[in-house]
Amino acid sequence: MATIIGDALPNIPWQEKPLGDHNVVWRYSSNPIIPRNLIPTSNSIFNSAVVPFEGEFAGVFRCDDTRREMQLHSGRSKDGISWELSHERIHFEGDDQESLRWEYGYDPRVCWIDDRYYVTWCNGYHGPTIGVAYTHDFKTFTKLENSFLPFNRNGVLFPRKLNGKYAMLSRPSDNGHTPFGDIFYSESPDMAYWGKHRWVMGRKGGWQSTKIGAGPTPIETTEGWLLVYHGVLTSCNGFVYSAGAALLDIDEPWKVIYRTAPYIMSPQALYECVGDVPNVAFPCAALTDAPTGRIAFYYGCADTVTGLAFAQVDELIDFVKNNSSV
Ligand code: BMA
Repeated sequence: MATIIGDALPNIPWQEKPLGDHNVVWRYSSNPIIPRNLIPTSNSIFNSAVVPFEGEFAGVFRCDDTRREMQLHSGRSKDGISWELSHERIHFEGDDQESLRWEYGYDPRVCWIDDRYYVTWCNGYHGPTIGVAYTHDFKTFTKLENSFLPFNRNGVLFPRKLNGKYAMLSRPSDNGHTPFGDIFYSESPDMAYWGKHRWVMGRKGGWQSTKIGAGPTPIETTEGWLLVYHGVLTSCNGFVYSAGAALLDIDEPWKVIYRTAPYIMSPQALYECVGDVPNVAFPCAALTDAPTGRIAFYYGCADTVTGLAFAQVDELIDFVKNNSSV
């Protein structure tokens, strides 16, 4: 049976799949868990990342403010469901004033590697690129160099070094609402200089025919890296953001072993179909409990609120294998 290689998280948020539900991913019944106006200045809170922290949970959240500026806020939760967010945006610290210049930040991911939490996000630096920072306590965040030149989005770190190097997926793009986009892999010896760029996978038919981008931190399993990613379809009414899954080779993750032809989740609940940007389900984080194989996904809904969804690793991996088209 396919299992997660990782730690136990006995307090992972969880709800059993409703009887008669045939989907491989199911939604939390009290979605959305984070309303758009959780803090006084937020227009919307979505596409956000959470991790286990000191026996509870912490995260970095995309809060577009009521000026409609895209900001990052830290947050804490006892149960992973009910969240308190800092009212003040994160002010990154560091030595390099040029790198610290703040334009905007959005779609954060958080990843524990070795001894600290790394945050990657879409960072404004003469166009979108991948910002990188680290924190030990979700109070102080130290900014490192942007990893790539503009334009790039969806920078997602692997949770351990591979062959002695930090490893990241990203999605080169343009300066606007990019109508294309494939996932690439890059390595770094020091989290500053990135190279050995490898193409991982591109667009395909249907729900992923316009562009794709990595979602949560890849999950290490006995069958390879389980990557959940978003895919975009261009309809006559605009973009539709769904999610799919792939299994990547454990040592050479640019090699795709399986990849779902159908989506595993698409915007169908009302709060995913109605909001500032309709028809968006955008996963950015996953909590896992290795002993039970439980996965809890955090995903942005209609660029407005944050939802929670669940999967069981063996069932999800079976689905990926049995519905694959690489
Ligand atoms: C993408 C990003 C995401 C957003 C999506 C849908 O380009 O901006 O943050 O959820 O568009 O608007």
